[in-house]
Amino acid sequence: MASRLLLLLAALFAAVGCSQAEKVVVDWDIGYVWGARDGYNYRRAIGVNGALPIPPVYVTQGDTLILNVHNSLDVATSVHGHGIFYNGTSYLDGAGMVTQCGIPPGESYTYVIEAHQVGTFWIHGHNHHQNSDGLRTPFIIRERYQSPKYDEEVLFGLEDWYKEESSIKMEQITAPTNATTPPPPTFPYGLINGYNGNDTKPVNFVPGRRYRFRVVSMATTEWFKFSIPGHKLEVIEADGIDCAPYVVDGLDIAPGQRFSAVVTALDQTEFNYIYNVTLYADFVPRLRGMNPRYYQGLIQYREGAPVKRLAVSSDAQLKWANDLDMVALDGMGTLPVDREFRLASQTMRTTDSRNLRMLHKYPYATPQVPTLFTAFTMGKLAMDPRVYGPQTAALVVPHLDAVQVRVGNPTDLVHSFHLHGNTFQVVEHGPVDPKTIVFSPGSNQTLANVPFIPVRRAGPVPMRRDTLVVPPFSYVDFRFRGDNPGAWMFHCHMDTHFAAGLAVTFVVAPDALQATQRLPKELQQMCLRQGIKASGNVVGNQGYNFAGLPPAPVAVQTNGTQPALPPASGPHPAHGPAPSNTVASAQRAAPTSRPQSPN
Ligand SMILES: [Cu+2]
Repeated sequence: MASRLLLLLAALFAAVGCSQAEKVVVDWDIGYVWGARDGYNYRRAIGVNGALPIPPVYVTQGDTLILNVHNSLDVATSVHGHGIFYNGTSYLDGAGMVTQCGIPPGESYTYVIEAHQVGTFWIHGHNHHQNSDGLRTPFIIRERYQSPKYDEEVLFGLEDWYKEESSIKMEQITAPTNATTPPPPTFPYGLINGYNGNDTKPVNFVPGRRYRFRVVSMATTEWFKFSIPGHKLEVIEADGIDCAPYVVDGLDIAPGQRFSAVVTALDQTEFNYIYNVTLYADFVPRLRGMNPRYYQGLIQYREGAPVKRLAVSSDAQLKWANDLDMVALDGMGTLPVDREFRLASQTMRTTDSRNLRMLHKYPYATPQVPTLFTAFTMGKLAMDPRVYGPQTAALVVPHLDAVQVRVGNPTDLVHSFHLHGNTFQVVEHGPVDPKTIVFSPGSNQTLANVPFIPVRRAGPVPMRRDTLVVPPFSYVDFRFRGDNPGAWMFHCHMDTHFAAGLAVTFVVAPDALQATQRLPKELQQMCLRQGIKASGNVVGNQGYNFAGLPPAPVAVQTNGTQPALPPASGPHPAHGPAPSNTVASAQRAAPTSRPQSPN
């Protein structure tokens, strides 16, 4: 009897042990699949294990995700955990030609993600814009002990879905082109959890229970709005950072962003309610208001119950989640500023008739050696941004420096910028110098139409995120500390903007990187097998020998204005007065001579 009791106890302990950290193995055979995901357009897409959508990946904090990727495509691929820090394993970030060469066709590679973080993330392809073709799925890291704030989870994985393959569109974006014939606008459909947004099952509500809605935007270009009229949304997380409970009516979600909001079911079963998911791109000036797509589904309190009729509120009457009003739950105060970088979203019409975008000196273009490999292999020279080449727009952050980045956007287009490997504090939003403003041709706007944008600052405990919106005609300041050595992309998550060059690379503490991490030989060999150099500067040479570097694009001189170089970064007084925007005005973008593509 006693021994049986012991066995029982042992089994119990084993069971408890099993509920502790686990290895979660996920096998992805990435390949082409055919289907009409939106219900209309039959086309080739990219799925895993012969199917789309890709099942969401769930792990628990402390687990290790072993993601075995096999590449059955005919081009290279790589996979990025959006929002994951990869602290100590920067070479697993998955950004193509930044932290690795792509996995060649027919080969396999294993990504190991230690789930130190908690929250709502997503995993997506980061090579050839394969995410836009379906290679994307939510990645949820649950708390080991579920928060008492909610009873159940509801996942909303949102995608925009185009009728053509992304490679076709991306080629159009960067191809030398006649100035008067921009690529035709295409309006995607919205997908919810992988299927046409109107084909969702009801979300069942039990009175009094609390539901955590995890809303993940995996969009390529478009924005989504989410609301449940008749119910408040209590935001508790954004981009993997818990926040103080923040009650709003709706979520406005940019490409790459995530929110968790707790919704308490009403104490009734008389009526059912509706949730709204709206896909829109009316921030494109010449298309304003033209292409929202409305999706609705049922919040079901009782099968067959009538839907409650509510007065319709305009979006302007509703309260939408705003980063500057959010407070990080861990109480981390505003960082000081050791160093400041100023970036500005600009367009460049090149002498070879391309319409490119840039944030720094030049439109981003991938280097001939992954930037991280340059950081690992250039010794002391790795601290010099020049070794990464002009078009990677490398910004070197000394170890543990607190950095402020001002991203100016003097255009009439909105952007959604994502920083790999880090979260940043969103600290300030304000107007750009009116003298720097550039309108998209055909927008029919003048300075008189530019909205008044007041300077707004976050409170003493700013929200941290990994993806932030920079609205038209405005700047946003964000801060982060260089405590995660690696090469981290900062890019617009609207894929056509990214493809046109709207990106830079923060190379954080290459000295600490060399001292604390080892670049896996396996990754270097993966490059060599494809004829790509795996060490040295931007072109794989030693020192400052840049023989073989392709020429950087040259801007067409327009009104004598050529994008100016940003200033050298330098020490900045902590908590000093808000820096003036004179730098942004010096960086006036060369006006383009054709309408911008909405996509
Ligand atoms: Cu953008």
